[in-house]
Amino acid sequence: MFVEEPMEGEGPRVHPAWLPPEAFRSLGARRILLHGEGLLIDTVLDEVSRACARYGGLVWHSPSWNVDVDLVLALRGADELPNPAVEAARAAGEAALAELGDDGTLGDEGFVLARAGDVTVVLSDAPAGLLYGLFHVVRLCAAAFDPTRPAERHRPALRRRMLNHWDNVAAHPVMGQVERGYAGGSIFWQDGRSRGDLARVREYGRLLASCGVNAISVNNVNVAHTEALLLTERLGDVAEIADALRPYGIRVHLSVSFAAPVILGGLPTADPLDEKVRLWWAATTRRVYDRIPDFGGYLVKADSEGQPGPFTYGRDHADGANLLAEALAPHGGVVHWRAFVYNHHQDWRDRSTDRARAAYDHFAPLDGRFRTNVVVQVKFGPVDFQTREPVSPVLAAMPATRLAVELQVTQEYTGQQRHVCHLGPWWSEVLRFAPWGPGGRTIADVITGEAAAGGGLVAVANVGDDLFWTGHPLAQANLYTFGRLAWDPRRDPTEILDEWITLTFPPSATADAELVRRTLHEIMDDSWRTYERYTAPLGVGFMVNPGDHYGPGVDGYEYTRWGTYHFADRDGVGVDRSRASGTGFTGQYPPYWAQVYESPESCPDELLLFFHHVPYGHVLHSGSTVIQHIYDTHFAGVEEVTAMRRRWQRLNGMIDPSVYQRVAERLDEQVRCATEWRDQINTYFFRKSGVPDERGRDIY
Ligand code: GCW
Repeated sequence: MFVEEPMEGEGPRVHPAWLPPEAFRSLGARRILLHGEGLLIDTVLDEVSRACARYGGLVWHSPSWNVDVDLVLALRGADELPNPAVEAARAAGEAALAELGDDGTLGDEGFVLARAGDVTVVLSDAPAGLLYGLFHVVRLCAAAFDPTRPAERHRPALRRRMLNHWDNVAAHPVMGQVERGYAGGSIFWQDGRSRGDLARVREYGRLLASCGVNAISVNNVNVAHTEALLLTERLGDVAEIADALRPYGIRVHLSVSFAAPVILGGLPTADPLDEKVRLWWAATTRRVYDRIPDFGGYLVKADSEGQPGPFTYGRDHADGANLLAEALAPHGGVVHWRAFVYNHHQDWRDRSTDRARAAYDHFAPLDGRFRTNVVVQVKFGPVDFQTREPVSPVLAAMPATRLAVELQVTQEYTGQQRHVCHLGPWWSEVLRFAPWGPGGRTIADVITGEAAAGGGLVAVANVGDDLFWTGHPLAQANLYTFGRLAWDPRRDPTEILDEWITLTFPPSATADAELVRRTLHEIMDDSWRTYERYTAPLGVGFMVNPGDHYGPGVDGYEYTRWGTYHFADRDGVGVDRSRASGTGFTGQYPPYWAQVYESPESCPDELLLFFHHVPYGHVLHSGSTVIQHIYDTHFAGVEEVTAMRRRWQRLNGMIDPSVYQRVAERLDEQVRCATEWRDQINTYFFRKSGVPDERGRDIY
């Protein structure tokens, strides 16, 4: 049976997510020698000590005794030890590294794992590498000690693997404590102040480090007055979080208001070219670094959805971003400047304005103007984290700019952690997309790179003070998968899910491990496509209830200012974004995709209604008409969710009852909500088109 371990200190027990004690069984039964010094080495020591105390292993830290060991974790630069077995293991690690070729370096975070006779050795250049190496050993379980295991080297493909918290310090009257948060309150803030629950913050840092995340921003990109103060008066609260996360190799970033010089500094302007404004940012930033020497940098949403920005002063986004970058540069900090800029006061009657075009129109012309410590952070799609969108053309349009892709782990548009929706396959599709045409460089390549090249991967976080961290226990897998994909964007998401299953539901603690594994794969592997089937069809997007974005609201946004329309009428549906007759958005892509997307004949089915307005009788590549596709997928989607619920019932009694119960409840809601989606979408399009379902099923 699954065992929950309470965290240190008082308070309710929190689910251990993918790090239950049981996941450390194999490690904890070994004789382990750790060699090296440093804050993160102390973290490794703490991990192995706890595991060994529980499972009977032994731990030595840089000893001079001659002991027999099963596992050596050592910094490469550490002194020689008077222990032949340990030195032989280290030498074997070095030899393996040399043999692996390349330049043989491991960098700040990499590690090599090799076997030397009966000993497994993990070497790194820097302490963070040993921490990541340790969690790798945990993931491998017994396989880490397999004598035939070939040597392997791991280095993160992306330097920065970051989560953005949309947590408010003071609860927002509409958005609450966490904007688009579906897992209770914030783990950092409550009712206008810091929660001070640093045990939980540490536990969070541990979860993040174990999946590879190394940076977080701690407050919402919509910065209200209380949140703005984190930069100055309330910096101490941020410093405490940074202290709690530092032992896990996680750096803290802050969302700041572009208007800070006015609202905090009392200046008459925040004009980025004003000398006093520059000095204010320089001085303020210096104070931040005095307090938090490894502070990561600023995150900015400017001139977007009402946030202040450089437009007020007739300046552009490069002027704005460079202002903050200049202040951060002497300290090694970066500014993440979001490209999510569009007109949120559009007139629905105006067919020429296209929200999908906006990020490119604003940012592509600025390529080459950003300082090297600016990362332009681009939502993966041109509109807004939809279940299906094309990949943003901005990512192929700024070769002289460091670009990061922004994903949404919090399930704003993908079921709000009430629905199972495993997003790994979707993110992987985005990261593998080749914007210059098949076989060419991918999005992963664009954001990858050592030093100043790529800007990394960022995602909006999905945790809260909920017992299971993420509301829906299976939504933990999205957080885990994000970290693992950020470490290596080329990995297969199903394999990552398998890792998560093994850690979260350790086979040694389950009566029928294979049944658990199979059931979870059956429920989760394709759950994103299932979600897509019962919601907005063929890439058209939205059709959600305005405001909270949960559940069907086909015309909810159709006559609003937000620029998210489907244009359904009695003849057809979809948005014409072609160059020939539409908004011209297809022209923002490099030639290969500009051509593919331009015509309904070549456009992939799943994006057809994103790019084209077509009649209901239009025949898809699948052979189905658009209207019949809508009916079929919506019936299929609900059947799949019903099957998910049935499958889950097999696990009753097999896993932690509280996990079982919570998921069971949410599956009931998912069935209810999917049914509502099916019936509203099908009824809507039946009424619009008058075309009956070929198979005569119930449409109302
Ligand atoms: O998707 C939208 C959300 C807003 C969010 C915005 C953004 C933080 O509905 O709640 O604001 O995106 O990304 O800035």
